[in-house]
Amino acid sequence: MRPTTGTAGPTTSGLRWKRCPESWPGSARHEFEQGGRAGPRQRQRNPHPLEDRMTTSLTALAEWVDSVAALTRPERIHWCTGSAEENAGMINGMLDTGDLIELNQATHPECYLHRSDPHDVARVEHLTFVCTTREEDAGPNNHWMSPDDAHRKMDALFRGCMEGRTLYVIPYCMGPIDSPFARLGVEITDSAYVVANMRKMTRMGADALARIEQEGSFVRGLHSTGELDPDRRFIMHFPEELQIQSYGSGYGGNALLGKKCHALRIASHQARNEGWLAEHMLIVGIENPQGETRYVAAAFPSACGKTNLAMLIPPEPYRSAGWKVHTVGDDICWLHPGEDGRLYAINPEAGYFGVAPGTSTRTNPNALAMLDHDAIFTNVAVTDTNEPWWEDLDDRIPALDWKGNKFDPTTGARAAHPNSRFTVSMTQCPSYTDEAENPKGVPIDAIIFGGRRATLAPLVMEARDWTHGTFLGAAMASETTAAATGKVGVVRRDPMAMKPFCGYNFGDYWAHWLNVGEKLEHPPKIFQVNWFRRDQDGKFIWPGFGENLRVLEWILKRCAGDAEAVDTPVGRLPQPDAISTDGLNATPDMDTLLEVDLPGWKHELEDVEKHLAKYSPRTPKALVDELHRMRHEIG
Ligand code: OXD
Ligand code: MN
Repeated sequence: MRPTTGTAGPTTSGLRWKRCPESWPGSARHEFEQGGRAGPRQRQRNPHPLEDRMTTSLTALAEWVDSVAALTRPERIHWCTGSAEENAGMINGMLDTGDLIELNQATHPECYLHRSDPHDVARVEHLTFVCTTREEDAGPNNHWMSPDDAHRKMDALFRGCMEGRTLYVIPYCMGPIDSPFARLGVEITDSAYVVANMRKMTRMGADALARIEQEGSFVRGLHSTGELDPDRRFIMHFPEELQIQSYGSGYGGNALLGKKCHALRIASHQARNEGWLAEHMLIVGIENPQGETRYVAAAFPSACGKTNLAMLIPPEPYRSAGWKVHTVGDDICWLHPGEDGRLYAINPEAGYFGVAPGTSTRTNPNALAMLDHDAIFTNVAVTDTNEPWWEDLDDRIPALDWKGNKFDPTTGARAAHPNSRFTVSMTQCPSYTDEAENPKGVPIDAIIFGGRRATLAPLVMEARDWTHGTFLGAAMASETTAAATGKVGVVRRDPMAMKPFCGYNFGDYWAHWLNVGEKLEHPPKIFQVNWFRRDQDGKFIWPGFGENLRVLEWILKRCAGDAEAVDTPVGRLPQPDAISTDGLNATPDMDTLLEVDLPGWKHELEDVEKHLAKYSPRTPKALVDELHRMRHEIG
C-alpha cells in the first residue's frame, strides 16, 4: 500500500516537480508546494529571474539558496512545506528508487525500511570538525580546521555534486514553534531520506519558514550524500558563522543536521554566548502516587539507554501504587535559567532517532508500542512476514539481514546492524506528555550524569553542590558503543556525555557550567548513576530498565528533602537499604553496587587530573580545587 495524504485523499505518485531543459545556471526551478500546513503563502521577495515562483520574503535565505544552487548545480529545487501530501509524494518517490522498502503494511502501516550504504552506518567522529578562527577555541576535545581551509575543501566537494539531483530546502525549528527558547535552521540537502527523517525529528516546513522570515536569522546547514565515499566525507561546523556543512554521508547523526550538528555543536556555542546550556540529555517527568511530577534531565553517552530511561514503565509494585512516567525528550535538552532561579528544559527535537537493537517488551515496551506505525527503520533485519526485526526483539529468526542478504543464524553474525535505528514522531510514544510543547519548558529538579562502567562507579551518588556536580560531569567516563565508528567497549572520558558534541573547548564549557550554576538561586541537585556495574562473572549486577525507577525514587526523595545520604569523599550515597528492592525476582548485591572503593578512586582521580590538565589553561580552577579536596579527603 502506497502512502496517501490522509486529508487530501490518494496522491499521485511522486511530487509535481517542474523539470527545466537547460543546465545550471538557468535550469533549476524553485517550487513551493501548495497546501502546506499553514496553507500556501505569498512571498514578498522579488523572484529570482530563474524562479517560476516566489519562495521566501527573506532575502538572506533566498540569496543563500541561490548561491548553494549555483555551486551544487541541482536539476530541481524544492522548498519543503512539511505537508502530508508532500511527505506521501516523497515516500512514493523513494519506494520507486529503492531508497525505501515497504514493510508489512498490515502489521506496520506507513512503516518503511532504509538500507544504508554498508560503510555509512554511524557517526564519524574522526571526520567531524569544529572550524573556529582560533584552534584553542575548538579545544582538544574537537578536531579543528581553519574556516578558510574547511570552506575551500567543502566548496571543492560540493561543486556540481547535485547535478541530476533535487535540492531540497528544509526550513525547521528546534523546540516548540512558539517558544522563545526555540532556534531556527534551514537544511539544504539532496537526500529525500533526510527530508522524510527531518519531518519526524523537527518542526519542519511552512510554520518554521514563517518564523525564520519573522526573525531573519537561522543556522545554515548544507548537506549532500555525495558519493558516500568514506574518503570524501566531512562534517564541518562553523560556529562563528552559524553554519554546518556535511558531505558524503546519509547517516542520521551526520546528515539530519538539526540533531547533533545544530542542536548540540552549534547550539552549545550559541548557548554559551547567550547564558544557557545545550546538553546531550533526556528529559523525563516522574509522577509519584501523590500526583506530584518532578522533572529530571539525564546525560548518558550514545547507546547507553537514554531512550529506555526516558520512556520507562514503572515496575510492580510502583505501577499499582500509582507511579507514572511522562516523556519530554530522549536525547537533547536545552536548559535555561528561569526568573524564579530554577532551570527550565525544552526538548528541541520533535521525534526519536533511537537505537533499535535491545528494544523489547522487557526493556522498553513504550518504544515498541510507538513503532508499529508511521516509522522509518534504518538497517534493521526483516522477518519472513516482512516485519522489522532486531536482536533481542523476540525469538523469531529473521529472513533477511540488514544488508538484505538471506540470514543464516548458524554463522553467529548479527542480523540487524548494532547501530540500526528507528525514526518516529515523539507524539507516538504512549508516555508522551504535551509538556514537550510547553514554550517555557519544564522545571528541572535533578540532573543525572550516567556512564557505562563495569567497575568503580556506584549505582548512584549525589554531588555535594553544583561545583562538585560539574566536576562529576567533567570527569565522566564510559565504555564506547556502536553509535560511532571505532572500537567498542573502550573506556574513555566523555564529559557530560558531550565528548562528540560540544562545539567549543571543554575548559570553557566547564567554566560556563559553573557560571550558569552561580546564577541559579535554586539549582537542580546533581547525581551520578551507573546501571552497568558487572560482577566477577561479567554479569550486570543491577537489573536496569524499568527497575531504574527505584534509583530515581531515591533521587527525587533527596530533591524533596525526604531521604538520608551518607557523605563520602567522592559523593553522597544512599544506605544499601534506602533503595527499595521490593518485588524484584532476586535481590541485587547492593553492597557492591554502593561500595566506595577508595584506593580505586585514588587511581581514578590520577587519571581525571591528567584529563583536566589537557584543557589547561582553560580548565576552571574550581574543578582542580574540587579534585584536590576529594584527594585530600580520601587521604
Ligand atoms: C544519537 C547518538 O544518535 O548519540 O543520539 O549517537
Ligand atoms: Mn544521542
